[in-house]
Amino acid sequence: MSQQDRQDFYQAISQHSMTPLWEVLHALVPAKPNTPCRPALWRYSDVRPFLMQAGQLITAEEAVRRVLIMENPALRGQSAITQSLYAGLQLILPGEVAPSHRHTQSALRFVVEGHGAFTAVNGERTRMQPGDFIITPSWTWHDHGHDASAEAGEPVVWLDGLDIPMLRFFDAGFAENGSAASQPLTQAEGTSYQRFGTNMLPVRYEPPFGQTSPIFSYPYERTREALHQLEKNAPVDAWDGVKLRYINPATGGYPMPTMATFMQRLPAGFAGQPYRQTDGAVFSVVEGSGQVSIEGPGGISEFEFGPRDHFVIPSWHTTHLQSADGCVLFSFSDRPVHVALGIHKEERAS
Ligand code: GTQ
Repeated sequence: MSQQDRQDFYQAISQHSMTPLWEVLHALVPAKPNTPCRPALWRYSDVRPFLMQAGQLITAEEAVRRVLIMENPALRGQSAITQSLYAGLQLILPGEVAPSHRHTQSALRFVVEGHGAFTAVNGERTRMQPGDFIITPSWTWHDHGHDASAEAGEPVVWLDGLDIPMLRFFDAGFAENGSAASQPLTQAEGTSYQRFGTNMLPVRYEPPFGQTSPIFSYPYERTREALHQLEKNAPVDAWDGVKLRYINPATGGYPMPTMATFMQRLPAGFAGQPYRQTDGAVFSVVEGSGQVSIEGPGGISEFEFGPRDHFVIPSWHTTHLQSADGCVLFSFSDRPVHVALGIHKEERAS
């Protein structure tokens, strides 16, 4: 058989929408993850002026969601920061409303700057303060707003993390617009936190949102205090510093079925050991500064980061975190899906 015979054969079967496995087997079943994603950093000082310009170009109402999407440089045009995750920075200005809608995609909000904004989920409003982690469960009505009166004049920016690419992969996305811009409020602010957020649950607890946490907001104040106390009083992990994961208090599991969220403190002088994991992760720098080195098939990327910067660590890229002065980092990934499928892998080297 000549090469030409093979090419003719491939041509012939191609007419029947078939192709030979042996030409693609290595790529289909790689020896190790071989993501097309690249490490990337979005410096807030670069990004913020564009966000504010977007604020002049279009209202939140017209845009529905006024967001600048952070696209992985290797996945341009796909609205994806990793193959499975979407990330964007959303701006809301005093007096604005981002109208009510719902979709099967789950969303997380991580507040980056400003005071005075709120998000309403399922009839309950939640204030957004810098560092708060807020959940929009799949298929719940949600709108965002900003009380100009509450806090004069500050723009509010938050990180949106959604499982948009994952739902697109499964062709399982549905969405609906609300009938009014702001949904009717049926519960006092703080009700879900009081019911579910104090290490207690209602006696006859029924999960309101399936596997998703019944808490809408995890305030930064408490997380920050816990991390600082742990840094002083408990051993610091050589890879992660002091790192906690957010939970669904009713299950101890991840707060959303598709996304895990974490907050970590790197103590001053921290020089982390290298690790890699299959879940690509998106980071939002909350306080302080540091460096991250990320090594993959494309080489080594080294980023210096400061408050409100964002960066992405793709799957199976060897990562070192360092901080001379100490810092606090929020992150999210698709780990719950890896765990559910039994394919999560992590390697911690020394
Ligand atoms: O706030 O509902 O960044 O539906 C992308 C899609 C935010 C939202 C995004 C959305 C939203």
